Amino acid sequence: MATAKAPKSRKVPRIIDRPMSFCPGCGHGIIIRLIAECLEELGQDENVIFGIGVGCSSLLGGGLETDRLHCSHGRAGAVCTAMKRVNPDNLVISYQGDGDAYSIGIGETTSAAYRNERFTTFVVNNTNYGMTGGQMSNTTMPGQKTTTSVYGRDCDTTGLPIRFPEIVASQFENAAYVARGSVSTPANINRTKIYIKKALQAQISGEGYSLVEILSSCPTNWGMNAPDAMKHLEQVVTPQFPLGEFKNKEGK
Ligand SMILES: Cc1ncc(C[n+]2csc(CCOP(=O)(O)OP(=O)(O)O)c2C)c(N)n1
Ligand code: SF4
Ligand SMILES: [Mg+2]
Repeated sequence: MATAKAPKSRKVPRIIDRPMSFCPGCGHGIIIRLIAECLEELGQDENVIFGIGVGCSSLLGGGLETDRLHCSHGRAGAVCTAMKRVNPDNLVISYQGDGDAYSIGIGETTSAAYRNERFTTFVVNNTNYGMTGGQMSNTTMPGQKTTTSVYGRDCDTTGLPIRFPEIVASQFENAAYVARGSVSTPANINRTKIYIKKALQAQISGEGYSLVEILSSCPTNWGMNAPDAMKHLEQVVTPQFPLGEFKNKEGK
């Protein structure tokens, strides 16, 4: 009788030194794990400083044993600009939600990207303000019901969901690396890890600003269980936000 193969064990990175307190089925934990694996594989886990946004992204601070600064809501782009300019040899990462990076912080995120600041931004796009109970953000889907769009998002009056990586890739010529990944399937998780690593390598080589948006689940505010939230992410959210690499200046 054939026996099932045990899955290959993936060593937990050293900097993940305690449990994180995300809701079951939340994508944040997967993304943080991928970032931690990349940091360790690149030998950067003792050299990194995070600028953490306000939102469920803030919970990264409770789960990773690294240097970090918890920024005011939306201001990680400005804070990371300063941290990288003052400490150019450190790897500087902003870890933010869609509300933090693209709504209240869109000015700071845009300014850092267009000035080609030499740090890396990871934006977790779960199409809502997760931490505060599911309000509409700039990436909320057309027709999506949230606590501030109770009849569904009306794009005639609130605009269409913003595709920020596409703006950076097409308009900011100096930017080094831009991509969008997702945690909806194992294949997408593995591809997202490649994007994260390339973004960090672009910073290490001094190439310029790098940005990876990662589509993520928020089962709690989407009113779904964990498997249905992943299906929704794959089947409904992803067609609105195409996955892939939009810019890779080094071409690696
Ligand atoms: C200046 C300011 N305004 C509003 C808030 C309330 N607030 C906390 S988190 C948050 C939104 C977070 O959404 P997002 O960045 O998408 O992160 P998520 O929780 O979805 O991961 C808001 C509006 C705040 N903390 N500070
Ligand atoms: S509210 Fe949403 S984003 Fe926040 S931890 Fe729960 S599932 Fe994750
Ligand atoms: Mg969000």
